[in-house]
Amino acid sequence: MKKLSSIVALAPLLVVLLGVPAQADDVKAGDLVISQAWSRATPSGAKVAGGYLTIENKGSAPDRLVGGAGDVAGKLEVHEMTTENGVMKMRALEQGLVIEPGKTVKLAPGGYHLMMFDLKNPLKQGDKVPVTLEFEKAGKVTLSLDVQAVGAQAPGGGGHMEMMKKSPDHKM
Ligand SMILES: [Cu+2]
Repeated sequence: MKKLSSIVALAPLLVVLLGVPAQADDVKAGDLVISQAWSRATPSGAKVAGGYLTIENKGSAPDRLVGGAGDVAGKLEVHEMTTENGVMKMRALEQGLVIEPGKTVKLAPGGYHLMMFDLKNPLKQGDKVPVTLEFEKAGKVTLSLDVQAVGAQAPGGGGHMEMMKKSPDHKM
């Protein structure tokens, strides 16, 4: 019976472990709630990676994501991807990304995203990459990006590098 009791004792722990969602926990900073921060595995040798997250502004004033930093990358920028005349383009949002009160802004492949340059090492699926984002009002917020598989949740997302080469706006 000793074995059984130890299994029983472990059961709640297992439930706790298995109950942890794959997605990172929400991060609260002032009036902002940040959730589903993720990135994608990069091929070895890649020097850039995107970062994606959802930002909800529960306050009554707008805030602005102005930038950030992370040990994994030499530089982190806030980018916008748009399609103009069928050509996808990216540009850095010099003024930052405004999050209006009561609104939720999603950074996702094909739209707004974080762009990490000068990667120190490739991102591997399952990694949690810590980054610090900077908001005008909420200040600095540290969170981690859950690294998903290459090309995850993003049709054509693997073409990020290709798009960058085509984009004249991109300063590398
Ligand atoms: Cu970009």
